[in-house]
Amino acid sequence: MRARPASIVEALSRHTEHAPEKLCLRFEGEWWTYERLHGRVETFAAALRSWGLSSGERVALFLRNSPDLLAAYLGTHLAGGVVVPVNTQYRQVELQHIFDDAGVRLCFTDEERQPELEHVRGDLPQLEAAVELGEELDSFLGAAGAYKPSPPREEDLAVIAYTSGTTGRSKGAMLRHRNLVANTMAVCEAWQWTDDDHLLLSLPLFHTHGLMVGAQGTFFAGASAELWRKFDVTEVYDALLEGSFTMFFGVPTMYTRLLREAATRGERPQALRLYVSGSAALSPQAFEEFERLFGERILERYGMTETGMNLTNPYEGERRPGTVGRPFPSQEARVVDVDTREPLPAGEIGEIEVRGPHVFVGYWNRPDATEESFDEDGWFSTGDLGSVGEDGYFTISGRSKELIISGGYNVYPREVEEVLKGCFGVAEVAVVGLPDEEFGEQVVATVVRDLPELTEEEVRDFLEDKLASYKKPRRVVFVEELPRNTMGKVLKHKVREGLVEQKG
Ligand code: MLC
Ligand code: AMP
Repeated sequence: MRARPASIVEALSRHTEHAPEKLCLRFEGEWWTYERLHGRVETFAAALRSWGLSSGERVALFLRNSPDLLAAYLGTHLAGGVVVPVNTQYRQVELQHIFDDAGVRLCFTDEERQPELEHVRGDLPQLEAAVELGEELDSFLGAAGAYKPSPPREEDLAVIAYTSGTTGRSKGAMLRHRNLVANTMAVCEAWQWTDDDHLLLSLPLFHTHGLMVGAQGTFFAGASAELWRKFDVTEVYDALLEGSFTMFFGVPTMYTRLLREAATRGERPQALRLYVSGSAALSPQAFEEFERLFGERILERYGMTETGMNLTNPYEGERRPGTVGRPFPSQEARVVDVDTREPLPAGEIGEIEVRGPHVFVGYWNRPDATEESFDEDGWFSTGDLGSVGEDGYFTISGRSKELIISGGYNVYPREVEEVLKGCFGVAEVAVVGLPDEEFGEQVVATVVRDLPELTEEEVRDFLEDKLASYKKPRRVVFVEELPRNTMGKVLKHKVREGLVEQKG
């Protein structure tokens, strides 16, 4: 038997050798066989080398979903480069920080996003080229020389994925090819993903869920996916009715919308082999309603940018609502006391720690943050709180890190607060998450003004071009003062309680 591939792009090459004509991706009516996608990947790699990219240099992908995003991803790997995926909603402050911190030399982007990037180009001396899809990309790829790429090694850095930070600025999680391969292999094994599978992939490809689970799993298994530009509930429902898919992956907001859509439709989709939910907690009510209406028990799993997938309900066996199951194959997880860091007995709530070949190597340029996140035995602190039952099923019950998850996107209050502090007339600010029917949680800002006439609209205008839209507060509430403890620290739970009372 051949050794396991050292990288995802090597897995793609092997499937291409074996079954070049097999469908890999379908996108807006176009068919991408393994051979076609692989050819495109090689062209990207050759063009990047001809342009002058050296091993280990960073290439950003600031692109909407398309096969070219995936070809650029794997092509960068084949050229020896490191990919920095960038959320398409990011605005100037986020872009400036990520591009600067990662030292991005080249970025692939599209017409819609290019202007946003142009705003900060002048402040990014390391960014030598921003290649836009279309004519610019054609001429970039057209200049490819005869470079014979060699597949990356396991130990090479593959991705720097930015995950919002507790310190206000996001941190780059460094993942090696071996982390990506180990995680993808574990996912394929646990969910029995085979080359017969056809995935409906409507998640964005700049985050772990869409890219590292949906796309990488497809390439690793030699399977196929129908890639969508974005999730649209009516179209997804119609596609599920059409019945050619075996799997669908989504965040809970997508399932909530599918349930609402089902309530207005007479027809129900046929059973798929697997529906998976993750990135945020799926409510037991949604789980049960989905089973009632769609006749299927959703498999809920738990992951993170730094680690890929950690815990999963079983493919065969009981999928228990409100839990995230057990560790994936070859991985470990435990619950420890938040203060003593000692493992806790079954049923007690503490912080979840994970260990295994899937876990990232550390934060880019941040040895301090890396050191804080790992103990000497290699356990990584996730910042999520939970417990584990006698039978090994984990339940997530909260977070020790200050994080708001809105529709599967993470928002760190500190980051929003830092930006808001720059608004003229804002003296103090505290950002919290409140329950939201649609997105699970919503971002709310409480502000103490030193300019009494400051309005909510002016605060919104100030934020307009600074932050991704999903991070912007849905409400801005002005208060006389923020509740603080004797040390002067803002008591976020009191802020939250005050807002809930006010709303009620
Ligand atoms: C969009 N909007 C949101 C939002 N998504 N607001 C709050 N939270 C969200 N998640 C806002 C937009 O900013 C815009 O506001 C308005 O809603 C309409 O935008 P849209 O683009 O039409 O929204 P829509 O397509 O409906 O987006 C909803 C969604 C999307 C659920 C499809 O949020 C989504 O794709 N979420 C998935 C995120 C994801 O992949 N997470 C995985 C992270 S990896 P305005 O004001 O501009 O009009 C991870 C690890 C793991 O967590 O375990 O997987
Ligand atoms: P990210 O940093 O975007 O990768 O988000 C990772 C975070 O999403 C985790 O630390 C959890 O807080 C959360 N998360 C992922 N999956 C689940 C889940 N199934 N249930 C609850 N929270 C989840």
